[in-house]
Amino acid sequence: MSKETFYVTTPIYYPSDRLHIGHAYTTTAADSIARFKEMQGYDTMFLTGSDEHGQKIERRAAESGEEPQQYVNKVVATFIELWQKLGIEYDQFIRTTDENHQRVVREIFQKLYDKGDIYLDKYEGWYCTPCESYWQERQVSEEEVCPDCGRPLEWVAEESYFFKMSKYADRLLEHIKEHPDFIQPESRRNEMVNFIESGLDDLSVSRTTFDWGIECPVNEDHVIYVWIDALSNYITAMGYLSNEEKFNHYWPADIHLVGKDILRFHTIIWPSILMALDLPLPKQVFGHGWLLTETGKMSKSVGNVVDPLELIEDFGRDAIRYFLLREVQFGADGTYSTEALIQRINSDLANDLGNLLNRTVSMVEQYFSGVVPAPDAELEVDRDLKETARQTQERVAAELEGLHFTTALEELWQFVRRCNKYIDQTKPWILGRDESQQERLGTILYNLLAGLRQIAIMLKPFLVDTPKKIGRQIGAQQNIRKASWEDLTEWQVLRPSSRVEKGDALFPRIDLDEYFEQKQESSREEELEVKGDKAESKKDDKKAKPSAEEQKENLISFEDFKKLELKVARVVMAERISGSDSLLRLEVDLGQEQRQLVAGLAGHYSEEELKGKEIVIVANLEPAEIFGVTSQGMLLAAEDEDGSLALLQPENRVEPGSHIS
Ligand code: ME8
Repeated sequence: MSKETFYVTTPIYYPSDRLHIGHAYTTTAADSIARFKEMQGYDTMFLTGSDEHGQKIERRAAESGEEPQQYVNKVVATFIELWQKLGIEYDQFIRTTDENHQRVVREIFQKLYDKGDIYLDKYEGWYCTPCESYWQERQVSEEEVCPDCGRPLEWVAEESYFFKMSKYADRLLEHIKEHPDFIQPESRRNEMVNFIESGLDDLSVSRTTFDWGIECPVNEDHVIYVWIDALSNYITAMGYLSNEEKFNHYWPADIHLVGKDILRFHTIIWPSILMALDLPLPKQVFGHGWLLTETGKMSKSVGNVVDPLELIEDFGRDAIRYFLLREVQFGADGTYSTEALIQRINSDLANDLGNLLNRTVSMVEQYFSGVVPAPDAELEVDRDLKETARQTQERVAAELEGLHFTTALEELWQFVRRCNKYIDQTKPWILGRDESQQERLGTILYNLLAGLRQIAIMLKPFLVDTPKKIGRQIGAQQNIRKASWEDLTEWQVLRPSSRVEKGDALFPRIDLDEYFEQKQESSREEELEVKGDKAESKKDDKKAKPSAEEQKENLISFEDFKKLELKVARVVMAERISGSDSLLRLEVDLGQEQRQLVAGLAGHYSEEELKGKEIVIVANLEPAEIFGVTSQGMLLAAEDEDGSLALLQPENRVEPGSHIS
């Protein structure tokens, strides 16, 4: 009999930016459930990928002076690097620029068109370019900003193809009501039901205002709008209209894991498209919450984006995976902070787990010269430990089944603590002094090793390196590597007379203050390097005085000068940038808008002194990332020979935003 399948997906990510810890959150969760199902004997399929078309990407590519394909190739390579470093073992990575995907999406469009479910009309309304979302007039307030992200909307009026989504509203409602697991968690299901009940409009599915997309098969002036293109990845990757055997094997998906921001697309648009194609719907769409930082939602312009690669470098991938899965209840919003991460590493990983392993292996070395002892007669305390292990594996499995990663790990840690308590109850260090207690001591240490084997196996869905490290230290590496979930039912698996092998601490404790000091130190060094480079180039400038001829070449034309947009800005607030001695982050008022700038003013002006000052800025300078903060422009200041700074300011008070010419 062939194995039962389990097919899980993450959203496919936009290569418009580098990925942050929020993306790592979804993908780690998907990886964890896929590993668990694999251990349970399922034929698993874990799909992730990249969503490479659309106006946003076309613009980003243009900004970096590249062809869109060249641009996405470069960014997608960074995704793959991150997933490798985080130990994400996807089975397939789909790119929407893949030849097969593009061909099948065109066929899907054609099918829907031939069926009469796609028709040509005119679209007029609001459009949010960053979210790639259209909004009806009634959904938009007077500020004319995107109801989702709050950024300014653009009014678009264009010919567009529409998908008859309204036609499927009743069937969809019925499906949601008959399949309570279809939308999870439950609170989000009610939200979606209300949305459908308030009436579904037909959906604009093509665009004429940009080119970077899949060409529409029925009209070459249109490209297929991003949601048909993106959502179809879940079936094109599984062989829809290209490899029917594979498709029938894996489809429908068991779980689409998505962030709450795109739940609506997955529970309304996507099932409607599938119904129109006469295909079965995915069994479940799970909308998880946001991973926020202490300063709110991660955003490049606020400069609070947490880079997972840096965290992996500093703490190791297992600590990051543990934190992501343990800290925030899957479904709810949660907060990332480095303090909380370090706290988890120290208390759960170093203290509870690391100490258990270290104490156990050290005692086997001390009392049995590193040879695994044979277990002897059982006492009540031993039976209780085994029974707790049995219950733990059942509970962890049940929690994982419902995607409750947090409670699954909580259950597992209760068992880790139970093992530590077993040491305190049985006091092996006292038995060790008494020759006649050798057998009892051997039984206790055997049980501890067996408990550690259980822990290592139960950790396999969550962590990548730790189960192997535990396996190596307790002398059961192969056994743990191959272990399935079923193997947890056996307690007495370790071979007496095999050897333990003491290794490094699993998770060294981290001193919070020391960590932050070190971080500041390395940022300072980085800053000095930048300054050093500047000083070098200044020296070089002085060395080579330009000739009269060269000076002429340095002249710029009036046309060039006109390109500079100089404006008056008023400083609203100023603050130090952590880790830098010289930089301040300024928020400035430009009349119509507020911006943030990074300026090397610390040591010259105090934060208080700057507040309310009118300054001059270059307003159309390309934004730059400095110390993790995006600087949207540059202020002008004069610097004399001894390095004193003086800000350029208008002589009289003028309105912020005034042009300088
Ligand atoms: O939306 N916390 O791509 P995207 C938790 N291409 N999850 C977060 C997060 C955060 N702070 N930030 C992002 C798209 N995510 C589309 C998807 S699917 C057919 C097309 C996660 O690159 C979350 O899962 O903007 C969110 O839904 C996804 O990244 C969006 O990534």
